Amino acid sequence: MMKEMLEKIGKQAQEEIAALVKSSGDLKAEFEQVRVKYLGKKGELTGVLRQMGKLTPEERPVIGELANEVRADIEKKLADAKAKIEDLKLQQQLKNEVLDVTMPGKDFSAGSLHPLTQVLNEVKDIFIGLGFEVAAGPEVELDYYNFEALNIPKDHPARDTQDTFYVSENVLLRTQTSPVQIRVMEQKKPPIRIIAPGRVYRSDAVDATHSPVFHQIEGLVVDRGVTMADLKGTLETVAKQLYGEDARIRFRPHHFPFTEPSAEVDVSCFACGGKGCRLCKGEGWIEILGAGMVHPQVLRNCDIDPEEYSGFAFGMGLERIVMRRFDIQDIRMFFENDMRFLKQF
Ligand code: 2U9
Repeated sequence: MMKEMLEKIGKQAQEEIAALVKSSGDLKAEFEQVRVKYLGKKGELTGVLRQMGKLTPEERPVIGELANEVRADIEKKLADAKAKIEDLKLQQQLKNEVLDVTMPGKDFSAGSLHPLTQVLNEVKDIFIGLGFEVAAGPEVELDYYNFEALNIPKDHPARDTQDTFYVSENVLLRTQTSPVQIRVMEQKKPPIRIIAPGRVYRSDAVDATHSPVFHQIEGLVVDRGVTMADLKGTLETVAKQLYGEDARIRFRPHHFPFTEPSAEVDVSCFACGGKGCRLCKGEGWIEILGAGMVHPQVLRNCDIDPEEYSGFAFGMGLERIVMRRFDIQDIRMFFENDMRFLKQF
């Protein structure tokens, strides 16, 4: 009788443990339940052992030994099952974490500077190499610094709201970076050698070559004995560093209110060397900037005596230069943030 009960318990426990091994999860709680169910204080095996007193002295040792075997067997089955589960978990982990060192490295796409920034940095480096400093100033400017101080009279067409964004009667978005140069001339005495790069604003309709926001790089040199030859020499050096050693420049007479004499400056076409092509529209020359000797009134406006000092200035449109260099047809490409465009630089 007792013998059958013990064997049944041993078999039942074995089945329950085998069933657990098949199921998923970490099973710690389930294994503990099985241990308590059979081996705990109120467990089935413990229950049977309590009735040992009813046995005859001959049966007691036999049943006792059998009971111990059943207990040992259940404990062994539980230990083996736990070990098996642990091993399965480890195998699974090893499979998941396998690292194939022969796999290629993860690619990361490096960023790149915007084409305008690239060329601006290049131009800045050239001028810094010539001993210029880089000056900055406010984009929201006073009418005085953007027009009046530059010898642009009140009725000059450039002041027209067709071209200029006015914030109020005397406050506007600067239409060129010249106001920065005025501010520098007010703050420091010659010698002055600066470039003023930055955003400028014009109230233009957007099209392939016009944008209300674009970038200019202006330059200014004021010292004793500055001549047109200094201007030509400086611009020729810059043109050769920008467009190659055999680039040539030519001055065409022009007028600006803030420079006298004034000139529009072309560089020999870097695509065809001057023979004439699509890029230079058959001219062989490409206009890159405007320049001139600083008008004496502009110097006077900044308390600089034109009898003692003279200077030259120039201004170039950055987008225009970049579009020529990379043969970009539409200025809007610069600010539409199309990665297909930006990724090419
Ligand atoms: C001061 C005195 C003179 C700056 C100059 C130009 C000629 C010029 C245009 C080029 C293309 C503007 O971006 S653009 O449309 N600029 O042609 N700019 S001389 O002359 C100055 C500047 C500051 C105090």
